[in-house]
Amino acid sequence: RPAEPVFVPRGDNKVAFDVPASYLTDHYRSNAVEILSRFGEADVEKIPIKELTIPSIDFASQLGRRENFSLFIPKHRRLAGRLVEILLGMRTYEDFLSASVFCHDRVNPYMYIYCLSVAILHRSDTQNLPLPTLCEVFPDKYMDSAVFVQARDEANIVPAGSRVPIEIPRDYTASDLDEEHRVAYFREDLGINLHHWHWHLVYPFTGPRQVVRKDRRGELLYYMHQQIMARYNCERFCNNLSRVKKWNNWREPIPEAYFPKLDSLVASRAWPARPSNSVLRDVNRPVDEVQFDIQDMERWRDRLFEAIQTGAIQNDRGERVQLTEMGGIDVLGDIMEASILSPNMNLYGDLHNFMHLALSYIHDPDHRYLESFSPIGDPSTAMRDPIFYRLHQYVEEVFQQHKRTLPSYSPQQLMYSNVKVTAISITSNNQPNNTLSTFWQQSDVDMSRGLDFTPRGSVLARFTHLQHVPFVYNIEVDNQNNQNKIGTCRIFMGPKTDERGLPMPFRDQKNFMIELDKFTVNLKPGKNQIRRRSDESNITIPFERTFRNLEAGRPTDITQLDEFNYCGCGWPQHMLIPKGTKEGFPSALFVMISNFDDDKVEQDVQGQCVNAASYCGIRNKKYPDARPMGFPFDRWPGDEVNTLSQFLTENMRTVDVTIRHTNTVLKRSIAVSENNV
Ligand code: CUO
Repeated sequence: RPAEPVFVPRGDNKVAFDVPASYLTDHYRSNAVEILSRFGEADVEKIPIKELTIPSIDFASQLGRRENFSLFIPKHRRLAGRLVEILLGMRTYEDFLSASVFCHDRVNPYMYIYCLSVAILHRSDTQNLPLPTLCEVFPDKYMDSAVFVQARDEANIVPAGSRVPIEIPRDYTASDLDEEHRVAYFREDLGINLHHWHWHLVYPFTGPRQVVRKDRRGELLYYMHQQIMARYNCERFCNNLSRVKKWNNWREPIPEAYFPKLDSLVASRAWPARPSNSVLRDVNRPVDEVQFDIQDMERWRDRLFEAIQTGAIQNDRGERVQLTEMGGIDVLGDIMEASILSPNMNLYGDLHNFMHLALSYIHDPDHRYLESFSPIGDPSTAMRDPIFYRLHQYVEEVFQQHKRTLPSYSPQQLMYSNVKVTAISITSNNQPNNTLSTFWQQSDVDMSRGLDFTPRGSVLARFTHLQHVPFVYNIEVDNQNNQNKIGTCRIFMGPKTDERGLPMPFRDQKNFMIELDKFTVNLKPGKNQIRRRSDESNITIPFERTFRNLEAGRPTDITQLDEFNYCGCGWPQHMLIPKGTKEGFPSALFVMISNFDDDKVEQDVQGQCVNAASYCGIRNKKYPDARPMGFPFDRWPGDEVNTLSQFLTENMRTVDVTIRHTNTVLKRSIAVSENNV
């Protein structure tokens, strides 16, 4: 059975909706007595649901209840867009709740959760509602289907509270015969996939315009995915793999395979796999109303390159519009994705989305085997597949083409007059200075919302993920001005050597610099000591927020939920640092203090969740950094700059750090405490 209504809080035997009889579907109406008896015990608190005349949602039946759903499919987008519009249009919270309950048993469950989540995120009266994490609602998107059989047994035999967590095996999608499997821990990480899903929920490319239009959303599409690529490439270097090859020849066989081992509980079907050396073909699937040729994608690509090389796009009124130094990347992001903000969908098409779509149907492009799309066709699962990174490396290199047409930063743009970074280091418990340590950790997530078991109660899945020992940045800044100054401290880290072990040229290295943190600093005249903990990062969210379940418990006080939704977007803290190697992976830590006068964005962000703002922005606010995203590494460096040291001005500094990996597995309860630094 599909997921249960999302509003039912944890301990859900105790709360049930009092649904008007007219809301029950025919199927459930005939079984109403039995269903009510299941939830209708004396101590159940009933939430009354107002009976309304809901606008017709007959259109939603164009997507069957047991089918898979993907926003990359234009038909699905249209249906979802209409439903989001209806949910956003409900006048009061009570009406919205009523419509949501009405839709629950009438709409495809994947589409339902997507639309409901977008509506909750964008309605002003639901900002306080917690959004359930997708791995709780649809655990089948995140773990080996074998887990569910065990979970069912456990739930049947053992009462809630005494159930043993079911372990998700570590190497279940492939063996080491496939060298790509070495980075499966990154691709299949639950937190990373949840971050990516949440990001696309916050920045939908389709739907009502007020939902799509957000400050610099096209640029953030570029930057957030650029960082995914930088991080994945670093992870590859740590595992003796070469950098990702962009997927640019769409007619060549694709060596990377992916066998997901996921079963859709909704569709009762296995997600399709892609064997090695699959070849892309034109797609023609009347059932999904999808028909396009590889040539269509090639035409869109050529027009996009023409726009980049001439420095101007053509809008849908036939006018040429310059790609400006600051705004060009934002427009290109919307064209590339493409979002409904694309200035000319007819000319530039829908390249990135159709790359996902074409790949997701590679096993059955004309639907002769009646198969659905593979994980690359769904933002909540796409990052599991190695081809995701080849696709996004291509996207990234298109954006870099544009960045190359822009002037390099001059030393004047980079420096901060009379502000010098005089020393930087990393310290952590029991480690030599400038050494980062990683290890494996096991944590539990609750799957019970997504599984319809009786008897009910928590069913835990235990997964193994990368973790690092918490650490502190120590930064010494000399403010030689005789007055207080404000700066933005920008911390990045990147590999020192390439896949052949040779020093990394700066032109390459700058694209592998991963952002670790960004924060404002007040500088008094003279020497300043800045100390910043790794878990304060402006990129990440803590485990409890990624999963919002067991460790911290779900807040019961509605005021604590205030920031939860936007706040669910953020890189998982446990993946802040690449794995490193047993011997120690040589990296360069980089710190810059930039002039706040050139960084600041005047706005009030009180009460907003800002702690993952760098990758996720801030809800209903401007992106909180006026510089181009990725600054100072987003531009092509001047001809004379060949190394990171040559790039430095006095307000920047680097130090060599080593990332050491220990191949041990710790349980979360005995993991290094965050305060233990
Ligand atoms: Cu996030 Cu392709 O944009 O998956």
